[in-house]
Amino acid sequence: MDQRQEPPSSGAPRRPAGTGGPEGAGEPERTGRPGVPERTGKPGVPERTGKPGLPDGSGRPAGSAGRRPGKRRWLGALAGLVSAAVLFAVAELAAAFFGPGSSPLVSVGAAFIDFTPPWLKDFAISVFGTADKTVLFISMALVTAALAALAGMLAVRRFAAGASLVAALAVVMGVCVATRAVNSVLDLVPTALGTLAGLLTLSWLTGKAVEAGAGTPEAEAGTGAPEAEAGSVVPGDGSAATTEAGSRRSFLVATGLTAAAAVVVGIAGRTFSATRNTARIARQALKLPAAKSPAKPLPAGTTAPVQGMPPYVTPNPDFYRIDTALVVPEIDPAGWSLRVHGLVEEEFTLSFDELLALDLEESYVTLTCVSNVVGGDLAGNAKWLGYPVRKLLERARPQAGADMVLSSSIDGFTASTPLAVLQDRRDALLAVGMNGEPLPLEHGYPVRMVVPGLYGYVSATKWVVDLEVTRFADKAAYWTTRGWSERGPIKTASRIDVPRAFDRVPAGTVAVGGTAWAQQRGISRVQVQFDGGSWQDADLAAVPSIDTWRQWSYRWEDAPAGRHEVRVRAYDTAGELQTQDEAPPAPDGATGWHTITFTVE
Ligand SMILES: Nc1nc2c(c(=O)[nH]1)N[C@H]1C(S)=C(S)[C@@H](COP(=O)(O)O)O[C@H]1N2
Ligand SMILES: [Mo]
Repeated sequence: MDQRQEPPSSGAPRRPAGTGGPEGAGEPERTGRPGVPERTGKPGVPERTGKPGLPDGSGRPAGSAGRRPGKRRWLGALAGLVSAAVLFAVAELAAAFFGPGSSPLVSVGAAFIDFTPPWLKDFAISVFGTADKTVLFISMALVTAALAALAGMLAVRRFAAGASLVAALAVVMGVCVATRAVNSVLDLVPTALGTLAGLLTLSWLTGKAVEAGAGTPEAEAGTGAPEAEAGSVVPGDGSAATTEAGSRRSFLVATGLTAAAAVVVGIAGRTFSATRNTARIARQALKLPAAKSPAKPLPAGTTAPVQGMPPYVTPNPDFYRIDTALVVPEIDPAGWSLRVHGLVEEEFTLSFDELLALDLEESYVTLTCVSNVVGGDLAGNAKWLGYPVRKLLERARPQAGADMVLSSSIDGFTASTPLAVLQDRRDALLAVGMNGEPLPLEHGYPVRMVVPGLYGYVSATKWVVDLEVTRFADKAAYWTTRGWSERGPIKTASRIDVPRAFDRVPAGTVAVGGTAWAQQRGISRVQVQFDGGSWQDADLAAVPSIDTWRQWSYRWEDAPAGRHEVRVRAYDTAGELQTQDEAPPAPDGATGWHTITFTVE
């Protein structure tokens, strides 16, 4: 699972390829016409009817005039595409020096993610699932390519028209870059440099394209009166063909080499930014202090005795990842600080060194995504090391009337967590460590929130830099403004991990196993049902606390051959049964009993 962005996974950022259509596909047709003298655009008009070798009045060599617009338009499109490649390659290279947020590609993608309307997001997630970020990039590439080709086609007719389109797109990219929370004005430099390089390339290549017969801008812009000049450009027929073929070859060589150079520069840019990732370098050097209050050793038997069960503690590389970040924010802990402010008596700012010097605690907490479907795997369990948010709030002293803490990520994501939840003894953590290591970059390095009992979208802010004590009535968090519930307590859930749906298992005793969770309440009982029969109590594995998932197992003796249906349900420690009502993830978490079928052979 990985990188979806929703709170849910609801894949925020998806932009189905189709949405680029109207602008991208429609324009070339239209722009091919306005302002272009009719005669240049009319295939079928027999301009060549004159004698071979004589000017046809178009100012162009006889024999080619009639088909230029149709046949050579692609030269302009190619010039546009290659110029766009140069633009983005130069911008990527420059972005290596300004940080990943300064890449126009990344910023435009991020803006899409933030502004994608919920219906489109839901549609995209249902169609593309976890591939959302890939789909987004591919859609962007298609739309960009269409616009670039259009700019090139315009430019061979009238350079100013093509250049204006590029400039307009550069402004859009600039706005996307400048409005990213992570960025400053300086981050506009890569976009500006890229645009400059792109325009220079466009000018150079369209010049060559025109020489190669892509259209004569002056004539076709309707400024000159070609007829009047007839005869002033009268290359001999044969020599014109030769010149044109030579020009075309020269154009193709130029575009080919330029495209190759763009690829090299683009790859160099990306490689270089990877090596300059200060966050990764700092993380490798970081030694976290030991917990002042370490987690108790895990009890024996946290993993149910069934072959094929997921590990009780999820290894970091396997931990699900959900966020809106197209590129993982790079934070050098030396520059990190957390601002605690809002409705408090004492505002303060905490540095990373100050945080590490505090008495850190360790605990096992299972994180769950609100977008997880019944039976889904958007949940993971880890041992977290951090400082209780409760103690930070004691220092800040919230004022009467405050009921929420809005935590913000460096990239602008926000989560609204009830103030009371952060003050009670569940010990929500400002976490720096995950399973004995500094947080992985994609899980929030250097600091994130971990709040037992709440879905991640309202609590688990990664790359956190700001805690504002406020009121639900005054502020709304990222996903709340996109239609998700402002509060997100985790609902009791259970799933079957073994066998997997549609597995074929040997006859005899069938070992069934799975996972259930109800963070902050704990799981007290799990039951399974085969083929609609009576509910059977499953065996529960050990857990260190009510804040983690709990594995369960059941041995089905003498399972008869054939197809079977198995269903699971769980009770929390208050004796409350997980609801059977089926609900989708939006707006506050899916419900229903997980059911699968499998076959006994
Ligand atoms: N900065 C930031 N933090 C975030 C998110 C995000 O999009 N951006 N997504 C949240 C959601 S929806 C979930 S479920 C958890 C997932 O944490 P993980 O990726 O470490 O599993 O992170 C939360 N924290
Ligand atoms: Mo989530």
